[in-house]
Amino acid sequence: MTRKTARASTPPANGEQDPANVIRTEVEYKSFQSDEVSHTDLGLADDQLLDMYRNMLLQRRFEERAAQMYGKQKISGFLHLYIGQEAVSTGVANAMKIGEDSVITAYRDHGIALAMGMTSNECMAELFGKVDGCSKGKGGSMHFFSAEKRLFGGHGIVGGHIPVGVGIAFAHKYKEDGGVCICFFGDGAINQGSFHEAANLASLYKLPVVLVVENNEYAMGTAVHRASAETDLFKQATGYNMPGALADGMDVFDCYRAFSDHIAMARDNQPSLLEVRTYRYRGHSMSDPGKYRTKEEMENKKNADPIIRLKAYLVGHNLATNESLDVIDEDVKREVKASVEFAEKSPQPPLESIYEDVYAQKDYPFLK
Ligand SMILES: Cc1ncc(C[n+]2csc(CCOP(=O)(O)OP(=O)(O)O)c2C)c(N)n1
Repeated sequence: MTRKTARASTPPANGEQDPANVIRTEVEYKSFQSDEVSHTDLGLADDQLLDMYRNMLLQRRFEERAAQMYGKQKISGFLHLYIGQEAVSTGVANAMKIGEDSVITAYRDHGIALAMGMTSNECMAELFGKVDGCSKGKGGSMHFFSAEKRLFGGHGIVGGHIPVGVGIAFAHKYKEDGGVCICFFGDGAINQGSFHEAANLASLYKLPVVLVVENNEYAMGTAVHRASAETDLFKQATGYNMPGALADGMDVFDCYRAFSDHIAMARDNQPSLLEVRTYRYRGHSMSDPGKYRTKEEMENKKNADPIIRLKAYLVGHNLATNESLDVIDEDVKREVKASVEFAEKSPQPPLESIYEDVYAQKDYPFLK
């Protein structure tokens, strides 16, 4: 939680700053440091840890294969990969109640969908634009949806979905269903007016929402320090009188811990802002050669790879061997390969279906 102490008084008449009249504000932010706790401290069972590892690997292999399929022109439109950010999606999926809590995110949405238990078949078929896809082939890469899992997209307009996420949180509170909304957006979205308007309302109405800024250091080719006057993005929480915190987005334990804390606050109708510092290894999208960063920077980041980190933990704590983890990798690769075959075989959506599933209300009167 943040704590503020402020002393206010009238400004000095002569225009000079009277030290007695200076307003001081003190704010405390939580910081979740990596390598501080073990999985047992976090209440994670050995099996759950192996499931987390498998899922992170599934996200990685799925996207590597998707990139390949994009190169073969099996996938059209945009393709934004999440590679490097898998600890964030896996952390939140294990901390939330899937199917009861809601998630909304921007266009880099494959990782969170797979972490929430959507199948590689429905996700790959969606990338291929096929009828068995999670959005019946009409959404594509940027618009993964699942009403069952309560994943409300996949949105392409930077910052545009943040008010929608706060609206979903409003619905949870209004319906008193006990759910919370976890709303993800990038560092490039935090300076959009939509974030500020939504954060203000979330705090004013005490809505059950966790605003999560996934700071992967770049918005397309623009580094955070070139776009944000304050590069500690979590400090934006102060302006809206809500708790703010920072977590290591390259460490799945850290993410899990931070999300558990913030989701618990949201369940108590305390909205908050969580910054997770992560990194994307790939370009902004498939058409980005990524010339705005150096090879050295990339190599350094790869040393902090979230999957390698978890692998080292598993082996170091005798929870797995390199060989047993290789078996998991082979299994994941098989699953992803099968999803490509599934997507290839799935038909295109019929043209007549173009007006279906546009509105939740079946008899929406303005659509004939
Ligand atoms: C309102 C709006 N302006 C510009 C764009 C073009 N655009 C697409 S992605 C992007 C960068 C966003 O970066 P960030 O929010 O940090 O997300 P990341 O790609 O890093 O996950 C921009 C400027 C857009 N889609 N919407």
